[in-house]
Amino acid sequence: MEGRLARMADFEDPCDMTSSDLRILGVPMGIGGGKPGTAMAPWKVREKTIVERLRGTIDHFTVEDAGDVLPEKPEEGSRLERTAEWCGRLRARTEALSRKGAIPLVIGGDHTLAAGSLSGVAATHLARGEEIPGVLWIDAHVDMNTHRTSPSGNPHGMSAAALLGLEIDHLSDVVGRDGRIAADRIAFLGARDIDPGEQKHIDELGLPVFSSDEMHRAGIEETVKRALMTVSPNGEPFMVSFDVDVIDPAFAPGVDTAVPGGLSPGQIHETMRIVGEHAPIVAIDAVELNPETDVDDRTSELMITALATLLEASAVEASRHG
Ligand SMILES: [Mn+2]
Repeated sequence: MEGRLARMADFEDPCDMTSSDLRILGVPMGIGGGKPGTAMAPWKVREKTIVERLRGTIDHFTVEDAGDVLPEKPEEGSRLERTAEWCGRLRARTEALSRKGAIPLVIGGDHTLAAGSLSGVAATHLARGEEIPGVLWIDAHVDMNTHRTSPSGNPHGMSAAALLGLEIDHLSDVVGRDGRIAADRIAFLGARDIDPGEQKHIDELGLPVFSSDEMHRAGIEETVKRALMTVSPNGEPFMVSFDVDVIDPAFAPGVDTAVPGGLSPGQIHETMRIVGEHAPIVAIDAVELNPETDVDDRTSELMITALATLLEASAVEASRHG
């Protein structure tokens, strides 16, 4: 008991945290997507020893499991209200971690959670008077619907829109004015399924989309580097929101919304290496893994190894700066 209390005290006031401290938060949220199975992903990746494996790959970072973020009122209100309440609790956690200098690695859960995870880190930088970190949105989708344009009404297709300040019931309240990300510092990478309403929002805001087609055609290195020139043109710190459905469903069937034409395992690893080497990363989401539709844990395995590649490359980047 004494040991447990001591550890909790450490967690409440970890004044020794630095940007080399990675804190894993699980968010077993499935209600924002089309299939509830994504809620099982944090359990699945822990079963597959993500904490130990990331620790083993990268000695530059200290890796700790900070547990799950859960909603207070899971049964109350509309889907948007429930996901927003949950995202609000996540926002408080990532904000506290980033204020202490740690990097939150948020394992979803559906992609709605980005409205909480990234707004918390953006708010920390804004409060410090720093530039808001750019966002690399790696995803088959762009999540730029509002509740007015969404064909499905699924909140997981609205999180990027909420972060950019488009009006979405309840979800916009979580982002607030201080949690918004900058429209000139986000790039979408790997997109290949964009709804008409989303395209309209993208055109209006002038957001750069680097499709999976372009990645196949122009090559991974050229396309990823061009995307990074928007997100972090001069090596500024940035955030990565990684939806595993960017990988082709032939290799990663364990997702909520599968779209053909995605990346091969080799291509996602090359992408993660280039992204990690670019500049300091201050927040990571890894979302939309659905263990229920997975085959032989292929998708959870790819999620873990892709994160290991990203962090390994990031450690190399960090060691260059001492
Ligand atoms: Mn997606």
